Amino acid sequence: MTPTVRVVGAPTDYGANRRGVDMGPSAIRYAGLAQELERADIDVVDDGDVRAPRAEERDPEAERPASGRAKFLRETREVATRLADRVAGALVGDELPLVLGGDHSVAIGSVTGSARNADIGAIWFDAHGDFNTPETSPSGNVHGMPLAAALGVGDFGDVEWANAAGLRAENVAIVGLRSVDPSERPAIADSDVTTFTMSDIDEQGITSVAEDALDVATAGTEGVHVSLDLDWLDPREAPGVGTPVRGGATYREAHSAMEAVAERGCLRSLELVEVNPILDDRNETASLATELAASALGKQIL
Ligand code: HAR
Ligand code: MN
Ligand code: MN
Ligand code: MN
Repeated sequence: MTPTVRVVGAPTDYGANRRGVDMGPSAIRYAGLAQELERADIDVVDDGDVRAPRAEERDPEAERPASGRAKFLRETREVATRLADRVAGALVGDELPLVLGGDHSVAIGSVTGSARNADIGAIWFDAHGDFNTPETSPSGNVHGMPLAAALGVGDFGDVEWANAAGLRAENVAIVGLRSVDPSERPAIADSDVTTFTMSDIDEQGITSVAEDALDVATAGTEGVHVSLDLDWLDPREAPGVGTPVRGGATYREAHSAMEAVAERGCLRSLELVEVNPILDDRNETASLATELAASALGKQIL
């Protein structure tokens, strides 16, 4: 039985290089998230959004890391702290938090909240590694850094807020990699994170890769956080994202992976990020996000 799903939006865009991803939560709701889940016999409560500042009203460099660059670090911390409390609160109430981004910097809050009172694993479905640090980032955009931050890699200043207590790199799998910065590569290689590139999916098939990723994330843990960056999918399926990269997962591969997550019965928290409705085609990326959430949460065909 799927627990009651508690939806919380995190409408940020200051962690990304293009505007508009802050409208992701609205677009996903408008695409019919609640109805899609209810049709799948999943109870859902919508908790609204966490408060997120507008880029215009803030100075991107108001808080700086000790070295390197991380734009809107103060804002990232504020929102991560609020979101982590909501996610942890839902879990205390035996509900399953479903976070709607927002750019991927919000994952720092989702993951730290999910890992506050438990040892967890995480699966990162993404074209990108999200393993930059302020030192290695070519852009200073924090949406390229959340996995490193959550794992305590890199200097983000006072890391209490960013470092996920119950998450260890050996329980993290990244699935769908095809765009990693040269400066980001060594940190991934030096970590205990397991990676599955698109080539691995080509060679082994999505079912095998999904099962392997689930093995990594469930080994000795109490549940799994699934972070679904919609740019994991091919831009033909998901055009409404800020940093599209050709050669991504197909519609069917994405569903298959989410179904594998549901079947394993390990899902603890879920997030859908990087949906950018102003770059989208008739809200189809948001609509796809709702479908994939239903699959991950156990929607049955028969
Ligand atoms: N790696 C690049 C950077 O750090 C681009 C990051 C990516 N965008 C995302 N994250 N959507 O997955 O700037
Ligand atoms: Mn990402
Ligand atoms: Mn990405
Ligand atoms: Mn295998």
